Amino acid sequence: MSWLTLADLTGDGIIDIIASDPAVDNGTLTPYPGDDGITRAAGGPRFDREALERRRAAGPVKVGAGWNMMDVIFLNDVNLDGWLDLVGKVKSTGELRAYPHSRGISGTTTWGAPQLIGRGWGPHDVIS
Ligand SMILES: [Ca+2]
Ligand SMILES: [Ca+2]
Repeated sequence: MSWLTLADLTGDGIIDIIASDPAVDNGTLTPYPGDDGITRAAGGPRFDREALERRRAAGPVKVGAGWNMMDVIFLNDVNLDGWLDLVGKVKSTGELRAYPHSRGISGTTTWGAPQLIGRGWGPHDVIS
């Protein structure tokens, strides 16, 4: 699944872009932390992917792999701790799984172990 969403994944109060890449590692997610303002002081759009990648010395940090198993993914603070958790619907089973945010952006440990939060949602394409 290929998608983009806007959400404050880093917890600094500034909206970030989170982008999927279904062609890498069976589906990766990459957050691109936003800066403040609608446009950058230097001009140009706020979410210029190449500029955001250049700014990060080590390149963008991918937050997990294998997300192609999901046909719906959204971010919501389902455990009400103030950090956005990832909720996905498993394509093959219709299960909803919640991956709690670890309160850090750290590659494969950004999300905690999945918790089953729903069953029988296979027929539904979009949940929000
Ligand atoms: Ca942020
Ligand atoms: Ca949370």
